Amino acid sequence: MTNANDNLAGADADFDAVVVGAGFAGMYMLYRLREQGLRVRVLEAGGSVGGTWYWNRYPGARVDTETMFYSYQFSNELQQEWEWTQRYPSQEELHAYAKHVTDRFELWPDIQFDSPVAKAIWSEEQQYWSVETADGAQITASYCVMATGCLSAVNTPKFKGLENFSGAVHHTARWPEVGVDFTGQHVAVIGTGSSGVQSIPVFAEQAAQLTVFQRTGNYVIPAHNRGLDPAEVAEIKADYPALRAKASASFSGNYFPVGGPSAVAVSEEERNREYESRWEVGGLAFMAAYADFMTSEEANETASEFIRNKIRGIVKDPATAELLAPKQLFMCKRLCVGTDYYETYNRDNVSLVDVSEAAIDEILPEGVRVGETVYEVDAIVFATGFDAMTGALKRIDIRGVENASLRDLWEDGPRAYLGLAISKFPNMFMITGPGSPSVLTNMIPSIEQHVDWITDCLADMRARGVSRIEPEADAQEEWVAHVNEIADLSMRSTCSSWYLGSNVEGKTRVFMPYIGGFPAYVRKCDEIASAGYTGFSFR
Ligand code: N01
Repeated sequence: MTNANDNLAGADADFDAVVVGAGFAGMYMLYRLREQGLRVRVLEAGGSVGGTWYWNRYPGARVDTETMFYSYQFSNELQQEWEWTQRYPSQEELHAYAKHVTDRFELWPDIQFDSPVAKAIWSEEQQYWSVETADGAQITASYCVMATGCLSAVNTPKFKGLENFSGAVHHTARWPEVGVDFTGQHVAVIGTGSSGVQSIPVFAEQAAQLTVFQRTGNYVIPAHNRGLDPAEVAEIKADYPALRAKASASFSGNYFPVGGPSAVAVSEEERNREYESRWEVGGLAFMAAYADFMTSEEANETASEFIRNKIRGIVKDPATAELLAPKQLFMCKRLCVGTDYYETYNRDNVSLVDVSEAAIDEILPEGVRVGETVYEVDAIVFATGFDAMTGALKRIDIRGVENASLRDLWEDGPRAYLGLAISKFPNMFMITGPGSPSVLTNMIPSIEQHVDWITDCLADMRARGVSRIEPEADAQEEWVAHVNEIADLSMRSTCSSWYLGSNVEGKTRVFMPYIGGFPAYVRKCDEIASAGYTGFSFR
């Protein structure tokens, strides 16, 4: 048998490709590369597959994208045979799905668990990557694919005195596998993004007292989660490829009912009817009500005020309602989807502390101090999110040609070509990297598109007998300029959010994802490939 490695760089390498991460991106990358006959090793930090859906085990964790469309479509057999039980399945169900896919495609033998990658060093002499795990073990591979996730590097703000806290400290994204029992306890939650929004109502059911520390109030649309109706599932499955194609043709890669072009071009009555019906249906489709939420402040304000009024209607204490009512533009931060989120603040055992102006001063052994007030608690939950998009990559010591350090090169924000590859880092690819639509889209179709593009590119290279690929610096700069230019056209880049890195102390503010929409991005990637991979240099 011809070794698939024949035409690859670094023929002496242990593997043709090393993939970092066994989340949904790494799993599919492994499948596609192996299908091409490549020898692949996946290095995964966690103890199982699933990435996000392995780590985010906090109570209440569930996807907020309709799962019939937030799932793999590369195998029609898989999408036909797998039975989702809920509109928004729980973390457990998503993790079970990840394990099923790993079983079904026999991926397990090529994945090495509990192996966090610490270094990835390019050898110009050997023409391969040397990838080192935290325990010092090394493997070499011609290609390195970073499937490290956009929201995987945990962000824990460095509060003064945290080390002296006498109780338990947890982060939602590193929840103990055995669970945590808060029965009878006084619990603090810091953070009210998606993770806080999902977990706060569940903690409130168990804890004796829950104190939520909110820096920014968020827009939360009700999930109206429910069991999936078999007839509805059958209908979707009967037409799955066409419906998937329809979703991929939409701006965010989601299967949302498309609304009108402008919220201000219709009467208030009509607009409120539209908002009311989307509120009743629930979920992220609220964003698609009108197309000008991110370009017209006036349009945006209509949706913002509609939701604020909903909050005022739900939350009985007017002062708490006003605190919860978001001040920033709707959709500027990632929209949240919740179950009984605002209702939870009507409970006697839940209180909300505003830390937007007077920040948390310190953590004392007995609790959290804000100004003169000490909130005594037995446990603190950090729902403080992630060092998004770049964190997982920058935490690895990645060195390219002439020992170029990715950390240093990205000091002032990420620079990558199409969010897929980086100049000075030959034979390295990223899946849903910064500069690609990634987090602004339905993640699984975005992952599949990147994996397919990388696989086709490597197959093309082998067919042409070239073994080394690297983006040209000029093409990369042009792409980065384009990503920034269109981000500036959208109001989405104007408020503090993790899209810009504002949630991480000291991080340079740059709007990291590509905001031009999934279809435009896919077209661009396809054009580049059809034209012989313009903007890349080969050897
Ligand atoms: O993290 P976040 P997340 N003092 O960054 C606050 C996806 N996701 O884990 O907004 C006080 O959104 C911070 O305040 P502020 C989804 O894409 C999906 O909740 O920076 N507070 C914010 O309130 C989501 O957007 C799902 O002012 C501090 C919170 O911590 C993304 O992951 C579920 C603070 C962090 O919110 C991240 O969500 C979960 C400080 N020093 C996550 N530092 C679903 O599919 C930070 N905060 C449903």
